[in-house]
Amino acid sequence: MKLLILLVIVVGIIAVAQLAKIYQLSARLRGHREEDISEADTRLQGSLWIVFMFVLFGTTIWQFVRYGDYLPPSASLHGEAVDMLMGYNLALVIFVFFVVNALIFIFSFKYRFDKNRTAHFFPHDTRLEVIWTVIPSIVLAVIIIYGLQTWSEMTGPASDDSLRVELYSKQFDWTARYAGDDDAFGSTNFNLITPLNPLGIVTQDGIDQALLKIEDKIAKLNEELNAEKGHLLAEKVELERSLHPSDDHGHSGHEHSDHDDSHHEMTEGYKNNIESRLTAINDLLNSGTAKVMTDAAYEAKEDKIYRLKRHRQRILELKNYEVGDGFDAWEVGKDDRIVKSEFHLPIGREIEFVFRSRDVLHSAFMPHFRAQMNTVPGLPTRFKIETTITTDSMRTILDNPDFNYILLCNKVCGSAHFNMQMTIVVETQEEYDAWLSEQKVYMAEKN
Ligand SMILES: [Cu+2]
Repeated sequence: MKLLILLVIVVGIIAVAQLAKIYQLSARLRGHREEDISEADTRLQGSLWIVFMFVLFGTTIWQFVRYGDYLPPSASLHGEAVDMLMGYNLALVIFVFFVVNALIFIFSFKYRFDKNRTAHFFPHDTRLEVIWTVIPSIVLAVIIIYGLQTWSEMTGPASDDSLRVELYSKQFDWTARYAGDDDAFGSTNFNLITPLNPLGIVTQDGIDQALLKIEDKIAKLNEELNAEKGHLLAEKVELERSLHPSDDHGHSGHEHSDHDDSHHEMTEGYKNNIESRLTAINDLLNSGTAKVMTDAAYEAKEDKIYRLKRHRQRILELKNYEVGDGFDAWEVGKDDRIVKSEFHLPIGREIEFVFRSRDVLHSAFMPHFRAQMNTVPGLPTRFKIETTITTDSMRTILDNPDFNYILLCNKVCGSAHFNMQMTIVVETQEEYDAWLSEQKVYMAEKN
């Protein structure tokens, strides 16, 4: 079927091309020059401009009617301001669109070629130049000032009683953090990130845990290196030689002199050490734990140990770092609440979002609040909004019992980008308080 349609189109195009050719030929036969255009032709072309104008305006208006109202109502004060700004800009653009296009089409029709009309030479008019420079400048200035104002309101300082929520992005999920009863966020450091401490919150426990984890890894790697078969065999030969120096030099009795012996003389303790090491090596070799490793693999493991030790050093340095006077910085983060997959916000309250990223650029997008901000590794970003409609009310408004507010990643950040989202629940302050008190306190499960 598709092939048939394609065939019809192709044949149609060929037919039109042939017709045009025949028309040209016949015109030439009648003694017409190609550039001679008849009055009827000009009139037809002129009228087509008007027809096309109505088609263009008609489809534009139809699209606005059909698709113009694609957004659900804004659920934040800031969102209403953004919608106003968008509406203002759109109204301006639509106005200019209709005026400019109407002029293009109507003038093309009205001033189509006429043998009896000569063109008026109109090289310059200062007044006209001033008008079409000044008016757009004023309009653009208003757009920019209005936009900047909305932006600075959204990113301006939050009030004292605002609720601060941290949103932490990484490939490929979001984590929300709420301050604990002390109303303060603990500081963070990426060196401390472990599965139990995904945000790297700095606490005494967090540091100890991270150090333990590193020690574990180093020990494991060392164990693997110590059981490398090639190295073990080489060491074994070395040790046996030092125990029996005579074997060292083959069958030559020559060097088996007193002088040589005194050189290799060893204390009983030293000899015992070597012997116990030899036993250990033999045990390893016989137990089957000894493995052959390529040089590259061996070096890679050594390198890894080096890096782990460097990491350990950084954490140890952190331990010596003190924040403020008489202020126990280590305890601030202890009661922070960590939330995954869904976070809640109270209605009618100013909320200040702080965004952080672990790995790459992400973008926190909350379409129903009309809010979006890049999250940048190493550079916290922020904005504030004020919620105006609870999830329940929005469900009623939209007549959709399954509706949920959502936080999305709006920056293509990797293979599972599409799945990087979090549900937002907006509810009354009481409901919110009840929910928050049930959330996991950071590292509480350890105690
Ligand atoms: Cu992302």
